[in-house]
Parts: sequence; structure tokens; C-alpha cells
Amino acid sequence: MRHRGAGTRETASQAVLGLGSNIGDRRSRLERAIEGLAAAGLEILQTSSLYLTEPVDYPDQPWFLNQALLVGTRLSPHALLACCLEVEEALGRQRRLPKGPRTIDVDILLYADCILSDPKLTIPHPRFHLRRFALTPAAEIAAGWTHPSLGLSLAALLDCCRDPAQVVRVE
Ligand code: PH2
Ligand code: MG
Ligand code: MG
Repeated sequence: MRHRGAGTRETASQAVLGLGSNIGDRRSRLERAIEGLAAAGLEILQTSSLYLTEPVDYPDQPWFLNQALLVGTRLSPHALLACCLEVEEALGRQRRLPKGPRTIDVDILLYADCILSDPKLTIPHPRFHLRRFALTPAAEIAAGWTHPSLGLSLAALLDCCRDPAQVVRVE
């Protein structure tokens, strides 16, 4: 058998990643995150528009720029998480306040039709279908993707999303 590194799979899977930044040059951070993910070997299949989004959970912070990516990868879900965390660290992410301001956040929203939950990782991301800032960019690039535990497409989930927080497309 051909040698594969730990955490890699024989065949590629698609995943949807959510990016967010609300400190400093947000646009350049998102660009550099995409470059870092590509340099780590992810195939960037599609990038959504950028969205200027009202902060949720912790309102007293600057507005975010959010974006979603469709990627191809042979990394397992946990190896993909490690890759996302490395890119966050390389871009100077500091974790001061949970849900507070961040230079860059890279979340796995969906990974193939995978459903998993352990102390380190939950897929699909447990709240993204309830949050317009994550669902809007994801539905732009993967409208027909069926959420594996809810059984609805991202387009259908966006139609019934009740999140009142503002999301404005910026390009
Ligand atoms: N991320 C959070 C908490 N709140 N709000 C917006 N608009 N965008 C985010 O990416 C975001 C947030 C925690 O990850
Ligand atoms: Mg997040
Ligand atoms: Mg995160």
C-alpha cells in the first residue's frame, strides 16, 4: 500500500470552511488565510464573496468580514482542524475572550456527509445553520449541499434562518 501521512485519506473529500476576522486589516487577513490553507495543500475549489457582518453572541466588538470556502482535501477531519488552527496561529490569532474579537477564525462548517462530535471537534459546526454570517457565504458557494443531520440544503436553511443580525455582501 502506498504510504500516506497520519490523518490523510486515500481519496479527497470536500469541506466547507468559514472564515472570519474583525481586527486590523480584515480583508488582507482573509486573503492570507486562503493562501496559508492552499500552501498547506488544500485545494481551494470556490471562494464566496466577502460579507460585512454584525457581531453576534458578543455584540460589543467591531463588525466582521466573513467568507466561506469550498475546499478539497485528503486530510481527515481532525487533521483538517489542525491545519486550520496552524493557519490561525501563523496569522497571529490570540484567544483572549471566547466569541470576542479575533484577527482570524477558520472553522470547519461541513466535511463531506460527516457527522461527528468529540471534545475537540463537532461537524457539522453546531450553530452555523442558525447564524446568517456563516450560512449566507456558505449557501453562496454550496447552496445544494445537504446538511447531514438536518436533511435540508443550505439554500433551504437560509430561507428559514431567523437570525436578525445584518449581513451585507461587499463585492
Ligand atoms: N464569530 C464568532 C462570534 N460572533 N459574529 C460575526 N458577525 N461573525 C463571526 O465570524 C463571529 C461572530 C465566534 O466564532
Ligand atoms: Mg467561529
Ligand atoms: Mg473557531
